[in-house]
Amino acid sequence: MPLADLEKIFQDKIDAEVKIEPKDWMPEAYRKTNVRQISQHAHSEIIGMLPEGNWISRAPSLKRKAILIAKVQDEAGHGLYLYSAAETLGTSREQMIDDLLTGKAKYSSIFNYPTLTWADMGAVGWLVDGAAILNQVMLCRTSYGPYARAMVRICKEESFHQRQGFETLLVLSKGTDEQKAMCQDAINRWWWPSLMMFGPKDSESVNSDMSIKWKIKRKTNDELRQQFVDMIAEQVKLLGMTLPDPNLKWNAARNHYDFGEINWEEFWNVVKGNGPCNRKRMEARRKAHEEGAWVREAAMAYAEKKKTREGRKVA
Ligand code: FAQ
Repeated sequence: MPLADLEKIFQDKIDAEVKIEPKDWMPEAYRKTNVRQISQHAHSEIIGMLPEGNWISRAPSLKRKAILIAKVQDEAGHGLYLYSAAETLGTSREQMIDDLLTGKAKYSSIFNYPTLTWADMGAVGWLVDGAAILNQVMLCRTSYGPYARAMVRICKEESFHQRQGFETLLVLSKGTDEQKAMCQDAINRWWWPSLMMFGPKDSESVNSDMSIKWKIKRKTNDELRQQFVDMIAEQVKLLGMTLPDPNLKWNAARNHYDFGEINWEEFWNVVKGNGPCNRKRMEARRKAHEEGAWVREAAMAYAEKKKTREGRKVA
């Protein structure tokens, strides 16, 4: 069939809300965009375990420690579902991980900031997971079937994460003056980087136009960012805290909050590898990958052995 016909059938399916499945014909650029986004999403989940893992041994109580361990473990699971979804597009997991370790693939800018106090665990849950959820709820309806289905489960777990983060901050916000100050300080440090998670502004988002046409993304970076600001500007009142933006103001005409300009220079600097923790995060990942080599080898040897044994049984 001529390429133009294949492309038309493909776009008609997307427009009719039919999911694209691994064996369906798809334009190479659609495949590439999905591999890029899904694998970067997976890398973010895996690297995202590091800032929180940092607090597991220092959580203030056994209950908080158990909750944090469960959350970090959930993030590992999300990474694995996402690698599996990306693999259905024909790129191996080894290749994706190699791209991360050699710096070819990106991961979310947010995980290059340090978690300095216990209140950061609350701020990460509330703001970082909060931002992640808004984006991921949209992705439950993304056009590539395996990605959309992975997202449904991830979103269920992520909404717990956000609530635990908010609850952690709520407790601190009702505590001593020192705890209140810790809570405000964490919000101040995580607010702007959380807004950057949604990506560059629409006018500079090189991938958005095609991703919207193909329904990989259903909302633009700026639309989701605005939705996040509107949500958090209300929730912060319940904590009795403030957001570090003098320009944050309800705009009745727009029916949205106005907010100040993001420091885009900082964003691109972090994306290019020069954020406060980029080097540390990649070092930790490379070390874990090297030290885990024997586990991968053992798992492969076991799988081989099992296959041979099962083969013998059939014979
Ligand atoms: N950081 O043209 P666009 C989580 C790159 S999961 C770094 O707008 P696109 C869970 C972008 O890749 C958080 N790079 O790109 C958790 C592109 O470069 P490329 C991760 C960024 O793809 C919580 C270039 O800039 N979530 O947090 C960022 O259409 C707590 C131009 O940008 C996802 O990955 C950034 N923030 O839109 C875990 C969701 N933003 O690739 C642990 C899925 C943009 O062409 C603890 N991803 N770039 O070289 C998406 O929805 C999209 O990829 C966007 C970016 C919206 C992130």
